[in-house]
Amino acid sequence: RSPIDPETLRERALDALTTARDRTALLTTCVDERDLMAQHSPLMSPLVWDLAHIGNQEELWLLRTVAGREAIRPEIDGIYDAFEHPRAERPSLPLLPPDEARRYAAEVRGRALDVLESTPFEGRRLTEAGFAFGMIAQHEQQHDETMLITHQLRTGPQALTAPDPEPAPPYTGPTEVLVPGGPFTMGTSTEPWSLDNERPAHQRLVPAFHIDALPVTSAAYQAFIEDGGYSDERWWTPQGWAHIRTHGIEAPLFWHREGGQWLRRRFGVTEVVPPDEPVLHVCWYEADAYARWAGRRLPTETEWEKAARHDPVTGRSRRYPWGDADPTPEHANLGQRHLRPAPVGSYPAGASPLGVRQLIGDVWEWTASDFLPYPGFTAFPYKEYSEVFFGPEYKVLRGGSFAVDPVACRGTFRNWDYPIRRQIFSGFRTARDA
Ligand code: AVJ
Ligand code: FE
Repeated sequence: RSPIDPETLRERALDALTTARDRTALLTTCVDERDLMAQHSPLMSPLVWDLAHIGNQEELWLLRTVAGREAIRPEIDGIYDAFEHPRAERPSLPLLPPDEARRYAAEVRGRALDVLESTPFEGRRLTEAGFAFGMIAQHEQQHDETMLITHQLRTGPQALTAPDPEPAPPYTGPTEVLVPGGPFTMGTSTEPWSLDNERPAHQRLVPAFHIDALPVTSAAYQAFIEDGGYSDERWWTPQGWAHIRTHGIEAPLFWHREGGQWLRRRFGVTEVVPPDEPVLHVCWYEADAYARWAGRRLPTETEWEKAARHDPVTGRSRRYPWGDADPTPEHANLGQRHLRPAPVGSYPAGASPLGVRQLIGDVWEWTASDFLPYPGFTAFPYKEYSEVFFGPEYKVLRGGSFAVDPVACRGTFRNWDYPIRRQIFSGFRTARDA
């Protein structure tokens, strides 16, 4: 039984759904119809696919499964099933045109809000603590991040704007911190809206290690480039080396060299690479090679989570580095409030008990680990969210980026992708054995 009263849960669910839909609306009205239908990269769906897919998932899980309603448009289920059609194929499907996709998503939402009014938040795990509503809000926000990636890949004039983060206050702390060895509780069995792969809570014994207090910056990454990092096989795994050679990769995605300096394109604007920002748009192979060049390594997923959640005073695992309180703008750069990571040293209020900064928000952080189930994992509510991806092909990313909404980000949240992917908002920090 949930300790939170049903009215508070209803409010939270309504708020999370509304925030997600406002973001979706912004991302799908700031470009014209042709742009919405176009495929900006074979890695991505047309934006109009994401839009109707968001509505379709909501129809499947809230209307049909939770409320037992009749299907509104069963004939489109196949088109918006991510497993039936890979992204590259989606532009050739008979997609709902933008107006129809918008109307469909709005119609589903109207009915979902009716369901929200009448759902008792107890009884079944899908409705307990409003889980299905939290799951759907997180799903929409994940697609809002996906759509922002599409916007970044899109060429043409700027369509989105947001204020830049404040300059960072001077950082005077150590470059790395020692996380003491010993047991630590990883994952969660109590976070109400946690997804299946974050569960259950379990003990892990972690030997002492050092971890960077800050994410690796663009300036530090440039030093790796200038030192010939991309042409020195020693730093790369065999697969990583083959990959960068085959594809002629010599710098992070969206970077190019001009007049002796590194420039980058960001949402339609070209700028000099900001030296003190966390490096962004690197693949796992690049993160791993940089770490080896620096005489270090990527943290494992367990180390990352211990650095982010372990309170050495109480021995307890926190929800976030700063404690159990939900994120505010003082804690972290989340929610597409800014369209870039904040300079390193920002958000002192978001530091972990040991002083590790910016673990949440700014950039997704590659870890050394494959995406695997925790002991006692059970797929919920469907195998296609996590289970079908478990295995050595995917590496885990942690912490969320500036593009992630707080509803889809916490100390236990797990993301995963192929080690070659770098259109995502990915960076990293490094670690070493103690
Ligand atoms: C967790 C980001 C890897 O986008 O493939 C969206 C999230 N799952 N719809 C993805 C997701 C189903 C997922 N990631
Ligand atoms: Fe999806």
